[in-house]
Amino acid sequence: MSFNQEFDEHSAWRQAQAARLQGLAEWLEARDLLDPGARERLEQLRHQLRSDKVMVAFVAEFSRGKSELINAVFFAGYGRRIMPASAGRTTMCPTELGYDADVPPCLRLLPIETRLQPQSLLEWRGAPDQWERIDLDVNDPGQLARAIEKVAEVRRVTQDEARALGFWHDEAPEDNPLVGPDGLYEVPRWRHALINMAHPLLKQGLVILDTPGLNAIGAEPELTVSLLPQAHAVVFILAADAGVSKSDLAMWREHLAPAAERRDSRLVVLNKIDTLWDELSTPAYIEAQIQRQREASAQVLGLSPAQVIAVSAQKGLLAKVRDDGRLLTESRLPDLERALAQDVLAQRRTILVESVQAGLEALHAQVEQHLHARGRELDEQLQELEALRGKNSTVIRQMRLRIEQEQAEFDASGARIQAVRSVHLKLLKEVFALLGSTRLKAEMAQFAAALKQPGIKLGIRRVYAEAFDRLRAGLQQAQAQLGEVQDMLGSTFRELNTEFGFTLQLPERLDLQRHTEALDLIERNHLQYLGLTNLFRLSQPEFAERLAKAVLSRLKAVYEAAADEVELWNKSAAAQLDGQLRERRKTFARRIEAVHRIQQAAGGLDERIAELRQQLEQLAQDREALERLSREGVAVTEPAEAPAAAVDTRADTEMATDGER
Ligand SMILES: Nc1nc2c(ncn2[C@@H]2O[C@H](COP(=O)(O)OP(=O)(O)OP(=O)(O)O)[C@@H](O)[C@H]2O)c(=O)[nH]1
Ligand SMILES: [Mg+2]
Repeated sequence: MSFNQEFDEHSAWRQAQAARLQGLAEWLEARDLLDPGARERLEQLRHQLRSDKVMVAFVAEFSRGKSELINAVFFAGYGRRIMPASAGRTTMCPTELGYDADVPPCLRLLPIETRLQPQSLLEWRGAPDQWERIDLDVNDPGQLARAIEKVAEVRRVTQDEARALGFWHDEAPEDNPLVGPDGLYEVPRWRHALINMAHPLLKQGLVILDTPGLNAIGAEPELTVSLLPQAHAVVFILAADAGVSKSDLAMWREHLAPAAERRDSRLVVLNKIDTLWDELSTPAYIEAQIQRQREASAQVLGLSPAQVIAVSAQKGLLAKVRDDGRLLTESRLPDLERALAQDVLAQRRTILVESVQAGLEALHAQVEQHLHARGRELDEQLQELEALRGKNSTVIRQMRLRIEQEQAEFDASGARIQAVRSVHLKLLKEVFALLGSTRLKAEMAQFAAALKQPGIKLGIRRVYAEAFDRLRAGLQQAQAQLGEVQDMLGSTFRELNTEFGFTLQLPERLDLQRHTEALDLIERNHLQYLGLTNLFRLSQPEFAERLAKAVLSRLKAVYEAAADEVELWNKSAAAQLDGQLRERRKTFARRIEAVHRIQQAAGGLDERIAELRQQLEQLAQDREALERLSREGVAVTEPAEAPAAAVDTRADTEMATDGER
């Protein structure tokens, strides 16, 4: 299957999963089981499935064929080149292709001069009026291609301007732009380009990032330390006729090599194999040459030859446009598409399956708890009424009095529960403050100031270590505080369980370790980036500012995720307490009503007992159904290349899977 087909399948699967969760939500709602905790959890899972993005980034030295490869893999359907690809430097600014239904199809370009201001790219994204906008007509490939040519635009500036914009460094003269006959220097006209179009793959959540060659991307820290580390796959491209040059290697080291601990994938492509096609040589000789180039490249990059995929982007594009099956095979483009589909999509699915499964398990436990409590209430009522059989009116009246007294005692405890609640909320607020943006910003302001000290280059590791140690300490403090909240609620739950026969149970304890690890990764990414070739840039204050902003924007995502987790945990715990209190109140009302009816017409007892039995029966059925429904949520239709986790999932969901086929 091609990448495109595989991607279609992946989104169909996501949609089916989201629809299942919707069904589960409705089922719960109909049974009055969709408490705020359950609702939030289902909402989060559905959001995750719906909005899941898959970002594939193309990184390489200039003219290796990044843009051509993007044309060949994704846009051949337009029957022509969409991304500009030509000899020499072509793509001058990072170009992101994606789809946002809220914005009309357009190309947005952020002027390079914005580099003189401190805002991060993320902040500029939120300021649409600062971008130049060109509407795109996806039904007119010619217009599309002409508009997108803008990403190749340049400006001519003086040396001082070039320096201010981050394109001139006395420390790295070999990377500086060449002076033109007019004494001016050529720099990119745009800083970043966003293409929003309703292409089928983009609509389903694919995001493609095309980048300019070395130096151009080094100057934009956010790209290296935020965007690329978040890509699900990075495709690194070499040219078969040139092999691995010094700058290829620099690029590899800076952007691709430090990825061992991550779950994403790196693909290495040896492009332009058609330059080795030679009418005077035998096919066997050509094949041997391609193999030799693969082996040589693999060796320099420290990979096995099998990890280097040889293709011809140009011939692949041509073959697709002309519908020439033989040329397509010769271009070997399908090899790359298979690798992309397997590596990227299978991995993405594994992650989604794991997360939906974990979410559903937690949900199941939570709702099951609720049903269990409901069952106990019904059982007790049943016993109570059974005991009334054949009893005279005095006994019945006494029973009623006893229930009313119990009810009064229970109501009186409401104030105590409220008090516990408010202490709990106060503690929780402190946790949220520790994870909140105000605190984070304050920490980062201190960090930004440290970065701007003159001569910081030597002490850079220490500055990062200090800032990140403070952040880690903050997370640890949040964890400790959270532990207190959990302990407190735990003991309250135990007390209530003893006193009122509740079955309250705390949701599984939260561990913020994952977020601490995310901090470690960000720190490593940054030090890696600075350690290699970009340290000299720190002498420019705007750069230090941008670097600090880049850290902040990634940290924000980590802190928001942590706060969301705490929020969900809290909602689940609170919903349980609320649910059981509510259930109990209802039970009192029902018990009193039942006894009242029996008092009135001495004959209602059997009917009420039968009714309770039936409710219990229904409850047992619901519990079974719930078990099935929450398992089905991940019993997936088989992906083409079943990832390991999906196989595990199916092992204990045989019934559901069978039922589906
Ligand atoms: N012969 C041959 N030429 C190719 C192939 N792929 C790309 N090219 C050519 O190589 C040149 C550079 O290709 P681009 O796609 O612009 O390269 P890029 O990596 O995007 O370069 P920048 O945008 O400058 O960073 C263009 O003239 C392409 O036509 C290929 O497979 N075979
Ligand atoms: Mg390009």
